[in-house]
Amino acid sequence: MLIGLLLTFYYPARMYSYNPEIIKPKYDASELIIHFGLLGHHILDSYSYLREKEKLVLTDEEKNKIHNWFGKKQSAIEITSQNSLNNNLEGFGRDKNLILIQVESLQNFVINQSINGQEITPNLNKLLDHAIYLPNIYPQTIDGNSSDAEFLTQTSLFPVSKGSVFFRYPHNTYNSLGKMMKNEGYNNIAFHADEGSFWNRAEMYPSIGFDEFKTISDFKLDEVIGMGLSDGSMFRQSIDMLKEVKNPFYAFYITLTNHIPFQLPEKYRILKLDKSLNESTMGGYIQSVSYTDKVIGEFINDLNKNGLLENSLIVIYGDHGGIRDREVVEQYFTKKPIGDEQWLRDYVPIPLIIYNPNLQSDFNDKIGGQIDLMPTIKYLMGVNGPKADYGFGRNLLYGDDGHAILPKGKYVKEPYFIDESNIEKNISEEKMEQLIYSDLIIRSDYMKVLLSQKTEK
Ligand code: GP9
Ligand code: MN
Repeated sequence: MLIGLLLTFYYPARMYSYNPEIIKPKYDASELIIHFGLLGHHILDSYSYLREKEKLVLTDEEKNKIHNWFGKKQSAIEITSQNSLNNNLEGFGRDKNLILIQVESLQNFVINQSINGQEITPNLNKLLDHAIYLPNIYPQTIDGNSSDAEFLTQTSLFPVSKGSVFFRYPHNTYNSLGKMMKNEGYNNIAFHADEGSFWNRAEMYPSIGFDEFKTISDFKLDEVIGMGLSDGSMFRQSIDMLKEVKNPFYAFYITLTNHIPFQLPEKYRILKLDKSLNESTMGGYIQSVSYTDKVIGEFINDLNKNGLLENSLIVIYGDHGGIRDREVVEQYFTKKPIGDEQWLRDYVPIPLIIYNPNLQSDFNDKIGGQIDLMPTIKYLMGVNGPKADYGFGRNLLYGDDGHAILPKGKYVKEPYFIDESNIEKNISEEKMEQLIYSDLIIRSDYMKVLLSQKTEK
């Protein structure tokens, strides 16, 4: 046994002596398995787990800075709410069901776009007739891809600066949209047709207010595309599950089919594209976005048929970029060079679409980020009035100040700040503060303290 153990440790120890970076929290299991084998991965994983069990303890200075930041935020909100005319959408969704759809790799540039005379996303485009449409929302994910997007929109915190918050801090106390809706008497349910263990969702979801989580094992595997059950089948099968949930409900859907490498089988390709475009990554992307658009359209129809549309607020957004390569877009789509600024302004954003058949069409070009979804939705659902939460986002439907911070991560090499007139690459310390505080809050589980103080007051 001793020899066995020594042999088990030998390989990772040798790798560590070559490169101490390997033990930094990555939590990209497949990468670690490729480099260190199954056993090596488990050893590194156990090491990181034990190391991170010891929580960070904040200094008094750090605590004060965090409290001051939120204090300033609350005062700013109070001033804005006194100075603005009350937006008549406040509480529009009160008592309605809330349905959030996080669409894999959905970028904004395909919305309202046609190719060879065919609309790429005809169903989403049609929804815009009765939707608040924000085309300038920035993905702010770091290392955790889809799961970071979920974290941003559900908690209004930035994900941790290294690794995946879903893996590293799944059992922390969080202030989340799900928990708020629960307090309002909503019943929450999440749907994602992948393994529950992927991105550690099954562990994390209860901490953000989803006790019920339908994963691939809850669905009949009647149509598999790419990484798992097709979006079409997930949406179709979910209707019966949704009908079982008591109203009002908050349903959170995470789609999967429009995932890199976008190799959608021919029979699902709806658009007629030139052969070379169809065979390229860009063509694959357009086809698979179009597929997801189609099944979202069918889902909306199904909700309608089942009497669930009129009484639901539907929020659709992208999790992060799909086509990250500018050359691919230039070669197959724009057929001309895209400048740096144009790339950031027109191709990086994701759409945010807030739909209900009784909403009037409202195009809102304000710049924002995924971090702003929770306060915006909270406002529309009439939860908690204008009181600020311990989150770093703001209500996008109030005030004029549009901006977003893009943290450094898998999709962004250096962090930057963007507003209507500027794109700052070396962002000031003051603007970086919120990233630092968010990271400190998560690593020390400080939300638990913040929330308990709030209740005491
Ligand atoms: C799988 C899905 C994958 O469950 O989250 O998306 P990714 O994180 O690779 O973008
Ligand atoms: Mn994703």
